[in-house]
Amino acid sequence: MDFDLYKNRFEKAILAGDRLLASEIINDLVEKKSKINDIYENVIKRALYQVGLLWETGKISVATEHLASAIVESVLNELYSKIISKYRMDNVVVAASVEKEVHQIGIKMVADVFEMRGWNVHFLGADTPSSDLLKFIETVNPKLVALSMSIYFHYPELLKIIGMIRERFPDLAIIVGGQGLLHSTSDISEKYKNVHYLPDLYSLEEFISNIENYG
Ligand code: B12
Repeated sequence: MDFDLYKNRFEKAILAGDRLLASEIINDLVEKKSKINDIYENVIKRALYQVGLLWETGKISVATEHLASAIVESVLNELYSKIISKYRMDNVVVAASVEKEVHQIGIKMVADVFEMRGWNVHFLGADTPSSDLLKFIETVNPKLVALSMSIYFHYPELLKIIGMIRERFPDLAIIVGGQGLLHSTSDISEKYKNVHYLPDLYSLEEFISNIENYG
């Protein structure tokens, strides 16, 4: 599959505000039986990273960046009915972006990977207040918590919520990811046990398979 071609067409469509075309491009890939992880990683994520570069270099406005990410969110929501697994297991996961963090597309993709595998997913989205997140975890008693952080300056919020979870649930598995962590993952896994950094959806799949097979 020529994902480059699809990525270029998708990028143009979201920058032009053409929601229908963006949706058709992704649906075309789904109909051709492309794996959702490949579509997310090679088409949608890469197109958004390119949007970020265009914004950073002043080639597009903040308004256009907002437009592009809003279309992506609508495309992801539209895909949901196609990817949801009819097979259900008891495993529960809570997925959220840390307090102050407004980026939520990456963690939505993470939530979808769990959804496709039949987990019960609680996707809380962006900027989840730490104290509310902890209360939520107490209520649903998950097997795993997934946290996302795109902006490095939100690292204190990530450490805060991990500390709060650890105090209340010493053994609960936590996975973390997002661009804000690209250069600062070693302290977390050294400081806290059972906290794992995963860079993308492929490493996530592997991690989930291990948990499902070996607990
Ligand atoms: C869309 C977007 C926005 C939207 C977000 C909309 C939304 N609903 O999410 C809006 C316009 C709100 C926004 C705001 C800002 N943004 Co912005 N944004 C982007 C953009 C273009 C795309 C983000 C995205 O969705 N990427 C695609 C997803 C799929 O990729 P991802 O998040 O990396 O996720 C993948 C992996 O990291 C991983 N992953 C992510 N989380 C997790 C969690 C777990 C548990 C696991 C296992 C894996 C995992 O899985 C995903 C699939 O591989 C990026 C450009 C870029 N390079 O991403 C900039 C970018 C992230 N933004 C940036 C900035 C600076 C900002 C602002 C500070 C700008 C400003 N001055 O206002 C604000 C943030 C304010 C705040 N309080 O947080 C910078 C961040 C630089 C940095 N790392 O510090 C970027 C990189 C742009 C740039 N080139 O400079 N942004």
